[in-house]
Amino acid sequence: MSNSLKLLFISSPVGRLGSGVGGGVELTLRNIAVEMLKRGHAVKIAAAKGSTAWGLPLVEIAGVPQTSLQTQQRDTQVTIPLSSVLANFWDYARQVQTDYDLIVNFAYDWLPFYLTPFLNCPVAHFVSMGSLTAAMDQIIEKVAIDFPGTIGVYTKAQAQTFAFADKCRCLGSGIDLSLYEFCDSPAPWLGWVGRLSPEKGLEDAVAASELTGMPIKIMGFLQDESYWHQIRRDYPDAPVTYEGFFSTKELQQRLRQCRGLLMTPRWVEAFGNVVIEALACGVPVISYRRGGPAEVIEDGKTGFLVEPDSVEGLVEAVGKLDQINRYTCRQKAEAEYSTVAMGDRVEQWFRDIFKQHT
Ligand code: HBI
Repeated sequence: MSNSLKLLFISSPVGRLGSGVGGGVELTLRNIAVEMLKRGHAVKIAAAKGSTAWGLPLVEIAGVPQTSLQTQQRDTQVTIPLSSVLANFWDYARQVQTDYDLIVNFAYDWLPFYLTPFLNCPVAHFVSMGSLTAAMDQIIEKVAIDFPGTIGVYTKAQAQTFAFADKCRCLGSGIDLSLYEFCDSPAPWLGWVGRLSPEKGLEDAVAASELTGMPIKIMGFLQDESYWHQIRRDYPDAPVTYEGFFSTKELQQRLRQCRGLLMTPRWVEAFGNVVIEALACGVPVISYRRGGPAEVIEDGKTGFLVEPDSVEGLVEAVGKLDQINRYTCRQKAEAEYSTVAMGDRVEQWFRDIFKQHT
């Protein structure tokens, strides 16, 4: 294809790709890379040493990971550790930039935004979270102004956490639906999927499980052990089990059996990929009316939206799960959240940036 693009993807520097430390952005990077390759573009992924790229073209970069920003304070200073993998990512990008038409940044970190004007190759920034710190807001806004159209986000709700919401391009998300098998006969338990970390509000899902007596299977990266042990102490009688962190294949085998998925975000979840993974399996989603999930779930049709932080609201919604037609959930995922639908949106974004730069 003559107008194919040569794309360099720079991964999140918080952990090895495939480890789950990078949360939803790992799935986003993978799905976009696979879809761009299918469309005839060239893709190379730069990620931390020891990463898996699921067989995709990978260059492994050594160095010390960045501290995860999502648990920091708003006035957190920008830090670069000794032998920083983030610094090494962008020194590599500088060295090879003439081999590419576009660099795509997936890191929610200050350095890639600051370096954008220092590079000759255009940079597309996939911003994977809402507003978290003053320093990040400032540097992202500077790039949004100096390089119009290069800031991509998942949802309007996420964009609206920034003062420059109107300068963000909403890309939604997408998953490979062929990996998710529709289930019409669920088991008698609920699911909760995500990093076990305070901003995910897991304690509310556990409280709802104790109140309804309905078991919950918890799946995801155990990011904060003390947080999890505190929940176990606070709700000793809740019928919950932590199942572990799974690959997509193993996750969907458990997720598809759930009667419903609970989403209890304390923060503005930028998108919540697990929502569309659940819908793809026919699993209705009950979520606080907050952030990305509130834009994806159709209240009463593909799940229920609940007053934020209201455990009673979660309990009431669990009692109504039988009202949802599970096949409607699958159809919604197919219509809007396939990798093809996401690929169309992202490819157009890349082309618009490339056109503007040449
Ligand atoms: N923290 N410093 C930093 N950089 C990231 O790229 C990052 C993060 N915290 C969380 C995170 N990325 C991802 O889990 C979310 O973007 C999904």
